[in-house]
Amino acid sequence: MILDAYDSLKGEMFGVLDPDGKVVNKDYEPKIDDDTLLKMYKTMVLARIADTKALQYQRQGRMLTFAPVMGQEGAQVGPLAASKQKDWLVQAFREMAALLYKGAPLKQLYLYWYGNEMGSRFDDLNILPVNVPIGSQISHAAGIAYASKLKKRDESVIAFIGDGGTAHGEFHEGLNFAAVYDLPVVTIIQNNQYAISTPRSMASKAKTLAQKAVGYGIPGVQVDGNDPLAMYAATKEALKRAKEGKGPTLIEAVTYRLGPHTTSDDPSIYRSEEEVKEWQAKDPITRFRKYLSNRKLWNKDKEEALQEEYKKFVADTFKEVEKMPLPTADEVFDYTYANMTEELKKQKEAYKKRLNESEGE
Ligand SMILES: Cc1ncc(C[n+]2csc(CCOP(=O)(O)OP(=O)(O)O)c2C)c(N)n1
Repeated sequence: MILDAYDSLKGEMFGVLDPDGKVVNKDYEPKIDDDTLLKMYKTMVLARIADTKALQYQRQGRMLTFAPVMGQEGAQVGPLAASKQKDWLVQAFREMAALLYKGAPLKQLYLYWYGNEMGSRFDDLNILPVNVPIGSQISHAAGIAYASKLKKRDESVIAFIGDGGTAHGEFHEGLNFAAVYDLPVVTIIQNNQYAISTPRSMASKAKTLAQKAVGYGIPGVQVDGNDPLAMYAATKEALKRAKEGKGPTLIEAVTYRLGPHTTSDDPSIYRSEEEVKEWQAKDPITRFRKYLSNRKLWNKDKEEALQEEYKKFVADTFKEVEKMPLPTADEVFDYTYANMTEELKKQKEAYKKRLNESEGE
């Protein structure tokens, strides 16, 4: 058991692949079928291209603020590949690769960052919308898991949070609640080393963020977040526990945000080029591509064809997004809750009034 074998209090980190894509921990190499391995890889590539293009669109004044995922793709596709479609994905705001893996159309993701509210709609995919108030999604995750347990639905929850987010109150409240009720939640901390310009060392005095699990009486493990296989294997174990009614697990994915915090940020002010280069050498996509090539599942021709296909797909998708009409007031308000709260009903009327007034100007 990975969760027993690696002691987060001692700073032991679980990994399967080295930065060259070689298996260095054979005992824990997960058995994943070829189609799933390829889906993991292709999703990471799509996320990387969509990410790079989004930064360009924003600089051209065609997109609003955007939070890039570059560097963290492995920490996201591993857990999603280990989960079932009916499991819930509770995101923060940097989970493009996770969302794409689960089947969220790129168009939706771009719509959100384009400022079109329809991008928050995921209908039957069991995905929660982008959650900007840091940490509050951990309470939502606990709530969904509580409902799943009460209704005996066999739906687990995968929740993402950043390293900075672990210093917020709702991280504690959500995890503690999930722990005492043995709820089926896997919380994944993407420790990308920074909360905007605040380094990981200012998020917590603890040696690892995974060791926070000890305080909740649940398992916690630190994983190489740039290793999609390790992330898959750790999440698989955590989900098994969840489904057996044994409660939540905390996984710290050690990774790095290669890009800016958002398009409004200039990371050169608070981190060195050398540091970025060190992490570029551990890029999850390059590493996974080498692993797939070693297994004869990937080659240069396939890579070129995929790059071409996805670049066109991303460009076509963004053109569609630019042509989409903005939603009506009803569409903005009517889908989040099955029954709208009184407060929301009031807000909707106020919003409609404002729209009518601005039309009259
Ligand atoms: C409650 C709250 N406080 C402050 C902010 C402003 N804010 C947006 S992102 C961010 C940093 C989050 O860092 P981290 O949790 O490490 O995630 P990352 O952005 O690195 O993915 C902050 C402070 C916010 N969105 N919500």
